[in-house]
Amino acid sequence: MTEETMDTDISVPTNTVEDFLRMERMPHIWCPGCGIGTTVNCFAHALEASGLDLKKVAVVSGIGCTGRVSGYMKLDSFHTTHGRAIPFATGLKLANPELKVVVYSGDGDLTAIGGNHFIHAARRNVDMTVILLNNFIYGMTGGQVAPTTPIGATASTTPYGNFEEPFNLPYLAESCGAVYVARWTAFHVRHATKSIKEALLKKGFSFVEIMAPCPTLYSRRNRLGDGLDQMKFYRDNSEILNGADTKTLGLTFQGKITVGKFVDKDKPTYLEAMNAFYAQKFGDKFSPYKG
Ligand SMILES: Cc1ncc(C[n+]2csc(CCOP(=O)(O)OP(=O)(O)O)c2C)c(N)n1
Ligand code: SF4
Repeated sequence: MTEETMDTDISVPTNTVEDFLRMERMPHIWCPGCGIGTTVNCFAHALEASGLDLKKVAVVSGIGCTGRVSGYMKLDSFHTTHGRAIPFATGLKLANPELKVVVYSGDGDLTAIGGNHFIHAARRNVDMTVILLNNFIYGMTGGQVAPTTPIGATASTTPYGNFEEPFNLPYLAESCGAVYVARWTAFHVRHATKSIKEALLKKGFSFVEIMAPCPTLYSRRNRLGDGLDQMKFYRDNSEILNGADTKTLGLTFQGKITVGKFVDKDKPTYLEAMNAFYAQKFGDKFSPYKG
């Protein structure tokens, strides 16, 4: 075998996802078995399937292990301060309504310190897609309890178990006004990809929760095995129930998980509502805001 043919023989097929990543930033920081990378794979495939012009897509993250996503995507991106991804994203969308703005962040970032922004962006139906990675704790800072930690699960700040009621995120999103709501796990890669694609193409506040293993902190502390064990748990304990009433979707510690698409409806976005309201009030004197 010549040196030339040897080179061709060992060539590795390129993963199409690489086109969506800043490969010069690899290797990434995520631990072996972490579910975040799997969800990024879904996101990249959803972007590809959506047919969106990638020059008009921006991704915004807060701080956390999941927050690193914005730094790895080969898109216009903002890695903002902890909890503030949604206000940054809202500003971006209002300044340039042509953009498809995606917020990609952790459960702590979006529903603890950032919870206020989450509920108001949903209430206003700001046109953005929020992808929330739920690993049930604060990963980056050492596994503290989060508003999503199930009752009974231990975290570094609840060594004897959490006793606070966690958020039911799909219910929270729907009751605040989200027009698209879905939940999947990192095991459901095809479903999650399809939902992200639908969410990207939806006008208004769309929300996709993806449950994913954090083997280093959540699983280890709770003796749930490694990332693969958690994926098997998702496989064996999830039920797909599209259209389920979001009130029924609360999660318990290692209990049954309902996944699916729960909400898909239409209503005027923040900008549409604003323009319609002032057009009616001021008639010809008003010219619609276009950014
Ligand atoms: C204002 C502020 N408070 C606290 C922190 C510390 N901090 C960084 S990431 C993080 C939690 C991240 O948890 P989550 O959003 O669930 O993401 P994960 O790391 O689990 O993906 C915290 C509390 C910070 N960076 N800034
Ligand atoms: S600490 Fe947990 S969430 Fe963070 S990269 Fe490691 S496994 Fe993933």
